[in-house]
This record gives sequence, structure tokens and C-alpha cells, in this order.
Amino acid sequence: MKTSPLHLNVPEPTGRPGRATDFSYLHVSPAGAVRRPPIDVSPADTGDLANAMVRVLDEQGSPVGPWVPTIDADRLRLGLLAMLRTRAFDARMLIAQRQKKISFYMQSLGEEAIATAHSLALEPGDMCFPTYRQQGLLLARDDISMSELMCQLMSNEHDPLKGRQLPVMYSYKRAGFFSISGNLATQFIQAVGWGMASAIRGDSRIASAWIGDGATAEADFHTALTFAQVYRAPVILNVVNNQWAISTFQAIAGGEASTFAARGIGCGIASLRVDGNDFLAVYAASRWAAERARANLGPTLIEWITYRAGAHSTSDDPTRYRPADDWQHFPLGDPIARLKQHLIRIGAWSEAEHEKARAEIEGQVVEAQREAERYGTLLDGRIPPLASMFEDVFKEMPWHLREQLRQAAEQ
Ligand SMILES: Cc1ncc(C[n+]2csc(CCOP(=O)(O)OP(=O)(O)O)c2C)c(N)n1
Ligand SMILES: [Mg+2]
Repeated sequence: MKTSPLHLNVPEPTGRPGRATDFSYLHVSPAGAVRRPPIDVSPADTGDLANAMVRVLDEQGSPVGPWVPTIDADRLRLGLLAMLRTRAFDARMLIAQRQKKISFYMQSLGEEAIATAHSLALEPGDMCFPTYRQQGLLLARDDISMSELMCQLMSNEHDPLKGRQLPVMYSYKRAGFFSISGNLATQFIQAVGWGMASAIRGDSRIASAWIGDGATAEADFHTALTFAQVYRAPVILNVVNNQWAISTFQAIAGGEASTFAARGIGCGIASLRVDGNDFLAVYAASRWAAERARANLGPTLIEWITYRAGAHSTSDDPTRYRPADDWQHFPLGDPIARLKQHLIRIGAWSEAEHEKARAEIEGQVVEAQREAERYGTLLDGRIPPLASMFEDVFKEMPWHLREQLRQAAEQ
């Protein structure tokens, strides 16, 4: 028998610079079309939810269908302000990097609804294990000031992490924000372990794990799913599918043949695929998953569909590998514009209020930066003292570190 030579499938995005993306691969469900099962649903019975897309806001900004959450206009306005704050903070810090005041930055442009709505859906004491694009978890609450975050970014004298972490890799136990690790996917196993520990102690706090589409290709992702399912750990497993992993399209991580949410079904985990640019859908799905975890019903995997509108980081130039105007054509739009449209529609917001809030937030970000810069930026060398490098590791400094500290002081 004559056979043709073997060859491999190497997924390619439909869009490239100068060639528009065909977004039909996203399979967008109409708003309100997807059912909302009770929280004690059997994980095997969520297969349809892992392959459809939970959406609440329709094209006109009206909430429709079974996933419309119970949330009042005051809280929604809080959510809108949190998204505006996150966007303004990101824009300002991008400029600060270009001015060499900070060495590196990562924006969450276009993805703001996911972290901010999720943050409002959790309870104080719950612990998030974020990646570098969930600054909205912190900016949605006022536990940590913007100027303190900026001190970390500037690695200055007031950097709470004393210059030991890459900018954006915050660590705030008191705000339920576990130290960010640059080793992607480790967040998933750590979150499952933390959730298991909470259950072992008979506590009521739950964990929330974060990963990107690209990082799901790491073994840790799959290990975490197994442990979460076997022990029914109280954890929300968030996969942020923003279509890109630096210059690599999500299909390279396996998003072509099946959804990332469907990975959960294969492991016996209740799973949802959700419009991540729909603030109401993010809030509703997060609450559903949090209720399941707190009721001892186990983990929920949620794939959030969104678009990384900015560059991967300040070291990346996306115009090299995708159409420059891709975001404008993304079918799920801009999360801020969509929540704004909804609030205006229900009479709880106006264009004038929006403009005023935007300007006020802009002013607050500028003020926070002014405050942070009083403690130095990367430009003026006002960094934590050299000796601080030797602190905080051992309760009592061993002799060889004391010796190295003495030698360093002599330099
Ligand atoms: C274990 C590991 N492998 C590779 C990298 C290098 N790296 C940093 S970010 C990134 C892309 C991750 O993409 P994704 O998971 O989709 O998250 P996104 O940046 O889109 O939010 C890679 C490969 C890393 N930090 N850790
Ligand atoms: Mg990604």
C-alpha cells in the first residue's frame, strides 16, 4: 500500500500583520443562551457549558438569561471604576517604563473585567494565586494603595519587596494575593495545595488559581487538576484565554481541537467557558464557582475568553506577529465600554459622569505616582540598601552570609 509521507499539524492563526483575523473560531454563543445549572450539578453534566459561552450582556447592553447576577447598581459602578483605575494605572506605568523610571511592565489592557469582577465576587480571606496580568484583583479593592504598588514597580526605597522581585510581581498576604511567581503554572498547584490545607483545617476560605492559555501546556496545570478533582479541593481554576502567549497563538497550546474548559471535564471537574469581557457574566460565574467551593462541592474550572489588547510586556512588539487593529475586530469588544453601556441603559450612569470619573481617576494615578517617586525611581538609584539583600532568609544570619555582608560593605 502506498502511503503519503507523514507530516505534523502546526496550528497557525488566521490573522497576521496585513491579514485580518477570522474570529469565527471563537464560537460565540448569543447572550442568555446558556443554561445555569444548580451549584450541586454533577461535573460530568457541565460538558455543554465547557463548550458554549456563558454571556449576560446583549449587544444593546441589556442583561439577559439565567446567568443575570444579583448585583446592585452601586456595586456595578464600583466595578466600572475599578476597571477604569486598572486601565489608567497600566497606561501610566507603561509611560514610566518608557521613561526608564521602571525596568519592566505588563498591562492587562482589554482583560480588566476578569480580575476586577472576580475580586468583587470573593470574600475577604480567600487567597488568589495570580499571574502577572491580574493587577485588577488588587486595584478593585482598597487594601493596598496605588503608590505602594508603584514603589514595587520602581524598586525604590519603599519597595515592600526590597527590589527582589521583577516589577509587577507583587506579594500581599493581607490582601489575599499570593506572591507572583515567574515560573508559570506553579500558581495552579500552589492554589490547590492551599485550598486543600484550608479544608484540612476545617476553615471556610477558598483559593483561586490563575493561569494563561499558553501556560496550560505546562505539566503543573494537569497535576493541579488531578489533585483538585480527587480531593475535591475548594478552589476556582481560572484559565485566562486571551488568544496569545507572547507571539504564540492559543491553538499552539491546544485551543484548536477542544476548548481549555473541556480539559476540566476530562478530569471530572465542573467547567464553564465564559465571556471574559462581560463584567456581569464574570461576576455571575465567579460567584457560582465560589459558592460551589464553599459548599464543599469541589473545584470549578472557568475558561475566560478575552483578548490581550496590548503587547505581552514592555519587551514585546505585537505588530510583528498579528494585525495591528486585531482588538477592534474582536467579537467580545471592550469590557469597559460594555459595562458603561449597560449602566447608562439602566439609568445608573451617564457620559458626563463617565468623563468626570475618568479624569478623577487619572488625577489619582498621577498623585500616587508623585507620592511613589518621592522614594526614588530606577533613574536616581534610590534603591533598598545593599545590606537588605542578606535579610529575611534566615532567622539568624549564618557566618558565611555575615562574612559576605562585611565584604560587600567594604566595596
Ligand atoms: C514555566 C515557564 N515557561 C516559560 C516562561 C516564559 N514566558 C513568560 S510569559 C509567557 C507566555 C504565557 O502566555 P499565557 O500563559 O497565555 O499568559 P498571558 O501572557 O497571555 O497572560 C512565557 C512563555 C515562563 N515564565 N515560565
Ligand atoms: Mg495568553
